Amino acid sequence: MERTLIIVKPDAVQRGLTGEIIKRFEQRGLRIIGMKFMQVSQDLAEKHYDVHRERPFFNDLVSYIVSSPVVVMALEGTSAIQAARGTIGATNPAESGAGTIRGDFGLEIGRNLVHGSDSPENGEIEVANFFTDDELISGWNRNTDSWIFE
Ligand code: DAT
Ligand code: MG
Repeated sequence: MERTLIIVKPDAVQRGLTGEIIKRFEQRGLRIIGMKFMQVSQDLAEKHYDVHRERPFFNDLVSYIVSSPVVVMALEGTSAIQAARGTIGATNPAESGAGTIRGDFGLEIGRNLVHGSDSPENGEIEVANFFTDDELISGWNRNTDSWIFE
């Protein structure tokens, strides 16, 4: 089982798309193991986007993610990273296919609605950055699991 950190970013929360976005991951079959509504601090934002520190858009990226509350989710599943990124779509919403979150609701790269981890290693690291152990319920099972996981 892989883990991914999903962030429903400030624009999506402000636009009332939180439920719509959660629904898409839930119906994909990914199992929720943590979820909360929170304000990201400047320190956490800089840590989360540390790999982009040298990029010209770093300051805008950090300002955007701290600009208003977000909903964060830790999701678990087989191929959770690849599956979630498929549901999210391409980084630039203008290039993202219809049927993806970014392709259905976005136009610009700096307002791309949702974050998903890009590797199993980063999924573990990012989930640990946003959730304490006692905020995660990783051992639970759904009655539908055997219809989703072979
Ligand atoms: P993703 O969010 O699809 O994983 P990423 O990790 O490459 O994309 O970049 C993180 C965020 O940074 C992305 O969601 C939007 C922003 N970003 C990436 N490339 C950019 C660019 N060329 N110009 C402006 N913002 C960019
Ligand atoms: Mg990324």
